[in-house]
Amino acid sequence: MKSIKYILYFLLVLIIVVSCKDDDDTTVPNIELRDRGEQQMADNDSLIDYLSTHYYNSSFFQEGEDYRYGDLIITELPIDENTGEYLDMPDPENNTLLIDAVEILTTEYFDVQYEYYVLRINNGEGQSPNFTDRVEVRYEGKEVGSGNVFDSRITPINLALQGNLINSFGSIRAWQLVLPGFKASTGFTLNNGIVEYEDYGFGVMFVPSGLGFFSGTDSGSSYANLIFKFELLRTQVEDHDGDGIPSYIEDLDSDMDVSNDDTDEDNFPNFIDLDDDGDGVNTIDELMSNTYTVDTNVNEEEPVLGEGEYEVSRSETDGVITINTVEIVDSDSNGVADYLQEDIAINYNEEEG
Ligand SMILES: [Ca+2]
Ligand SMILES: [Ca+2]
Ligand SMILES: [Ca+2]
Ligand SMILES: [Ca+2]
Repeated sequence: MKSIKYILYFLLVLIIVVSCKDDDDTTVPNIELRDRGEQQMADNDSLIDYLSTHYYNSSFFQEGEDYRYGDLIITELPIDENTGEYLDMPDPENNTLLIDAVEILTTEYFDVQYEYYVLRINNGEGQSPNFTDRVEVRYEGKEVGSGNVFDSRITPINLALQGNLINSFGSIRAWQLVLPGFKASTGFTLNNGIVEYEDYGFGVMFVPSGLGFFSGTDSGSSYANLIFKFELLRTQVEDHDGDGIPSYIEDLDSDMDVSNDDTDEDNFPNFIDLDDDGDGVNTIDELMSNTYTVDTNVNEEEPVLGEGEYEVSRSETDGVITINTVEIVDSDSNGVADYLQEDIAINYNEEEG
């Protein structure tokens, strides 16, 4: 276990060394770092302006149908050539102004209050992702100002909403905030070899730069407000350190930030720490393991897992599903789980001698 920490530490040092080298590279543009609060005020004004002057083809969408992101068309209101003012909508019956259709949401991020906007076409009928999970999506990302489509995935792509802080980056903050508010598909059918997902979440998010790439230029301009049309097809619970506790559960203070929860204060936050309380017994061994078999041939139903019990793996042979779970234990009933309590170090996986 310790050796894994040292490997992680080594990787971290390596990344710092590699990124320091880049500083000498004169081709890297020097981006002026702006104040987040001031930037957000300007961004929110321009987003409101955009939403007030653009409409979408609302009458195209029927309830209970699945649509692709290309079906959703956003258009700017026509402008009177003489006055330069925006005209009313050409066909109000078939369109809806975005400002009248979006949900207004708020969040605090880097001590700044942010507003962001979501157009919900289809909520979806399957599972909702947690903010640390993996998702399979189709999407298109566009900059509000330039109109530049900087990224699009018409073929489903599997993405991590949360990176591991070492060698993988998660998605932008807006995705962590918006996608958990939708549900993935209920499943898929094969139609002539083509996978067709059913009843998936479909919407559009309008994102200030502070919840996007901010000063970063990874895939677009600095300080760009972004529009993402997205289809949430599938979701998968992520356990970054593989210790049996899903990463979203390792956000102990429920602030949607897994980097600030570090029970043993060893600078490895719990979601990337195999021994969360640092008592020498790995977290996975401080959990109770259970195995369930479900024979679907005789219509057996899957167990409903209680609070504090999580699936870690499953397999299927001839219609018999084997599900392995772990369960949080609080052996001294003090409200603190064994894996988070340093003075309790019982290994439930140790062979009895
Ligand atoms: Ca947290
Ligand atoms: Ca730790
Ligand atoms: Ca952990
Ligand atoms: Ca313990």
